[in-house]
Amino acid sequence: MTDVIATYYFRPREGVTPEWAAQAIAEEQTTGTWTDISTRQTYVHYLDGVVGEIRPMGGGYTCTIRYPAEIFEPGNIPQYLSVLAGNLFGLSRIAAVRLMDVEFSRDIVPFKGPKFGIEGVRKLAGTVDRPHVGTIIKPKVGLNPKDTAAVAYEAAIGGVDLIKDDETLTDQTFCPLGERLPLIMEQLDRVKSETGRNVLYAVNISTAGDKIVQRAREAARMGANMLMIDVIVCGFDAVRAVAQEPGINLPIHVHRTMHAAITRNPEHGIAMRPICRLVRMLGGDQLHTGTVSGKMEHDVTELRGDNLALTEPFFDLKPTFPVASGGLHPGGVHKEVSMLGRDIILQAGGGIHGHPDGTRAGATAMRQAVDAAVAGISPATYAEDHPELKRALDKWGIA
Ligand code: CAP
Ligand code: MG
Repeated sequence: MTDVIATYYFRPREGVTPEWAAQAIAEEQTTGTWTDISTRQTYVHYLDGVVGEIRPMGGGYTCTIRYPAEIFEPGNIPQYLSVLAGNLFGLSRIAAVRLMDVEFSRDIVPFKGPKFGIEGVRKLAGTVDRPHVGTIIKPKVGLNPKDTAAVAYEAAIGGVDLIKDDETLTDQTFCPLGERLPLIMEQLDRVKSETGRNVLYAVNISTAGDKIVQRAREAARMGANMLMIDVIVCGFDAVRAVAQEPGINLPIHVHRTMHAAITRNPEHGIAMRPICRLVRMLGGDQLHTGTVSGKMEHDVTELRGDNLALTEPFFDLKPTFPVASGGLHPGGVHKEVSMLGRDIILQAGGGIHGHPDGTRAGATAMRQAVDAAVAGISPATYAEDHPELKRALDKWGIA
C-alpha cells in the first residue's frame, strides 16, 4: 500500500526545536502521545508517522509527515481528517500549525470523484471554451419563491449559465425549497424555449447529516438540474453521500461558507488546497476557491495552486470546475480570466443585481465582459459599443 504525505507549516514556541515539534506532531497523530508509554508494542511501529526534511519558511518551518496507508480506514473521511488535521492544532508547545497540502495515495481514494466535471458541466450548459457566468440570487434571503423565480428568469435571459441559491437559503418558510425549485425550473424552461440555452440552477440542499440525501432525492424528483452543498458546515462526507447515492445523477456545486475560519490564517489552520483535493475526490463538480479582484481576502499564488489541484491529473478522477465568487463585477472579469484562465466559473451576485439597469442588463454586462476577455479586447474598448457593459464599468470601474 502507498503512504499518504502531508505537508505542514509550523512555528514552535520559544525554546522548542523544530525537530521536536515535527516529531511531536507525527507522534500525536499516529502511535504516540505526550510521554513514553509502556503499551506501545513493537508491532505497532509500522503505523508511526515519519517526519521528512524540515525547512525554514517565513517565521517558522515546513515539513512533510508520511502516514502509512494502513492507518486510514478506506472511505472514512472523518477518520482521515482526524489523522491529517486533528489534535495537532492545539499542541501548546507549537504556536501555530497549518496543513498546507496532502498527497493522497490511491489506496485511500476509493471514490469516483465528480460525475460530470468541467467537461460534463460544459456539455449541460452548451459551452466550449469560455468561462461560465453564474449569479447568486440577491438578496441572499427574503424574496418569496415567485420573486426569486422572476429574478432567475431575468438573469438567465440576460445570459448567465448558472443560477445558485445563496449559502444561507435552504428551506425556510419565506421561500420553501419545494415551491422555489419548480418555479425556477419553469422559468429556466421558458428561457430554453426562447433561446435554446440550458441554464443550470444549483438548489441549496444543505441540511442535517441524516436528511441531506433525502433532500437531494426530493430535489431530483422535482426536476433540479444541479445541487448545491455548503461543504464545511455540512461536513465533507455530505458531498460523498449525495454523490454516491444511486439514482441521483446531477452535478454538485460546492460552496465553502465558514472556510475562512479555517483557511485564512497563513500560519494556522488548513489551507484551501487539501479542501480542494477532498471535495474533488468526494464528487464535487464545482467548488468555490476565490477571486483575484473581489471582496474576499485572497493570496493569488495559493488560489492558482488551489485551482490546479482541482484540474490537474489526479488518478482517473474528472476535474472540478473552480468557481470565482465574492464581490465580482464586469470590471473585474478581464483580471480574473487573465489570472485564472478560461476553465472558471465567474459568479456575480451584487455585480449583476446591482447593475443600474437591473438584473437582465447585469447578466448581459457580465457576458460581454467575458466575451471581451476571451477575444483579448480591453473592457473599456468593448464597452464602446456594448451599453450594458459600459453602464457597469461606469458604476464599478475596472479592476
Ligand atoms: C457572492 C457570495 C458568495 C461568496 C463566498 C456572497 O456574492 O454569494 O457567498 O462569494 O465567498 O454572498 O458573498 P456577491 P467564496 O457576488 O454579491 O459578492 O466564494 O470566496 O467562498
Ligand atoms: Mg453567498
